[in-house]
Amino acid sequence: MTEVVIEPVTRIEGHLSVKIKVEEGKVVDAYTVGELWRGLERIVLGRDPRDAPVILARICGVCHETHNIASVHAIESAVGFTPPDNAMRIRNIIECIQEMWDHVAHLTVLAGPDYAVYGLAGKHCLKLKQPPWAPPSSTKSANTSTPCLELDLDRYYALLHKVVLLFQKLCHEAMAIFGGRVPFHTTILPGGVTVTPLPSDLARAYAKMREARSLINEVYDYVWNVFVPHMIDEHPEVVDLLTNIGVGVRNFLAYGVCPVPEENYDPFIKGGVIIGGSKMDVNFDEIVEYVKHSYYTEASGGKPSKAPPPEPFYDKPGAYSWIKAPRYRGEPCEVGPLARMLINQKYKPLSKHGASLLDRILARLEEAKLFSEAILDWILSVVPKATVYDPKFEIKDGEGFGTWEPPRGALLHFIRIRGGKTAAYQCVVPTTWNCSPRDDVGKRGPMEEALINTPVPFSAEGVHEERYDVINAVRIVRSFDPCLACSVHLITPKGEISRISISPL
Ligand code: NFE
Ligand code: MG
Repeated sequence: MTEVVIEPVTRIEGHLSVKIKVEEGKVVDAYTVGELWRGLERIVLGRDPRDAPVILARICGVCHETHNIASVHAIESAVGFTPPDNAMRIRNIIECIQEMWDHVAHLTVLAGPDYAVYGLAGKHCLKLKQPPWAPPSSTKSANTSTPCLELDLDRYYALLHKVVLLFQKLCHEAMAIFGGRVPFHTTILPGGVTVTPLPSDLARAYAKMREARSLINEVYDYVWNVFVPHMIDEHPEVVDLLTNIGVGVRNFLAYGVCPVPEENYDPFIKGGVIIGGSKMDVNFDEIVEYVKHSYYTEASGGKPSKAPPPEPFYDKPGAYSWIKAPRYRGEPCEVGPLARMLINQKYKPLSKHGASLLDRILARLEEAKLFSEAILDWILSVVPKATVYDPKFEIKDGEGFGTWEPPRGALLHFIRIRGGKTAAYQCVVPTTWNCSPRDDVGKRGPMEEALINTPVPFSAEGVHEERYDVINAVRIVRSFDPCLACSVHLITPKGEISRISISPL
């Protein structure tokens, strides 16, 4: 048995190290290692609760609006407050744009190159006289397990320039209309939002989002009508591989997102849990964070509403990650687009296992398309002069959960307010679920489980770890779109850092 360390994992957010054990060309065990801790849940303690959404939004510069909203929801739930409908609509629009922006960045820039960016999709780049996936041009690529997925860099740059950057610009411009700026909008706060869009603002946002939708549709249609059929016909072995690896725990969790006032406040994406094939409603009481293999004191684990602030334990025996291990009824759960699309029956997996590497990627594309359609209705539903903030909102003692569904999955914030100050705070974040280490009974986290059985052939080239072709293992890791800054939430007021990230990037 050989241990191969993939470190740092590139084209993800943050510092993740993946250790795999390889026997007879396959992964037989895996460890995902979150390499930093930031203590943001401690920073908010003792402050005015209204500081929390502003501070906690800074957990991450990728999902820069989501921790803000989850925190606002936690506070509103703790004091028993429901925001005005128009505020809800504007919050939904901001979320929707975040979701699309992030999914497209992942599909084209972070994960995309692993799949030759789906044959470089879209009419801007695909007036093709030759197959978009060039034949393998070097001995090295011919030796990899998926030689047909070679990236043509000239076309890739064209795709980035003509489609991806344009799309990102449209999203940021539209979000700034409602949020004031991107990243870290200045709009959403307990009680509502602070923006009162004019009809001309709504018209500008609509036009931008209509153009964004047509770009997503172009890529979507190309992937489903050209790329996937071509791969099935011409490279069935690749499809076979990509649908048989990265299967994972097959338990899924979502809290739901975007309550639609026009639909009786039903969330646009509904929540639920699927465990062992059975679907059920979410009960927050079933969520427990385990810390046996995490660099925290034993007391730091437990139910989010009961656990004390996380206390680091740098040299804890048996620990290997700064990420905790959340479990639902003791089970590890995958969160993210595949979980949401399956729970909402909006995506039919290609894999006979019900989940796979390829399904995780395609479900993300499916969700981006869904959001790109919904947002147009939501912009139209904003009532220009209707109230967006209820001055009756006030801070009072209580406790509550706030949920949201950022791009990477189910997000939970918990707050306890005592004497008008934040007395307890916990964030259980999407990548904490997906990249969790083993729990107290030794069950692997979702990404660790998804890596089991992945082919990692020995290659004659390279030195040390590079002698192993880990492309498919890395594809699986990226398919979860991990975000380490989110998953481990560094404060050392006196500069006492005794352990730092070992990743060079
Ligand atoms: Ni830092 Fe985030 C998202 C949240 S996830 S990107 O999506 O919440 O770990
Ligand atoms: Mg936490």
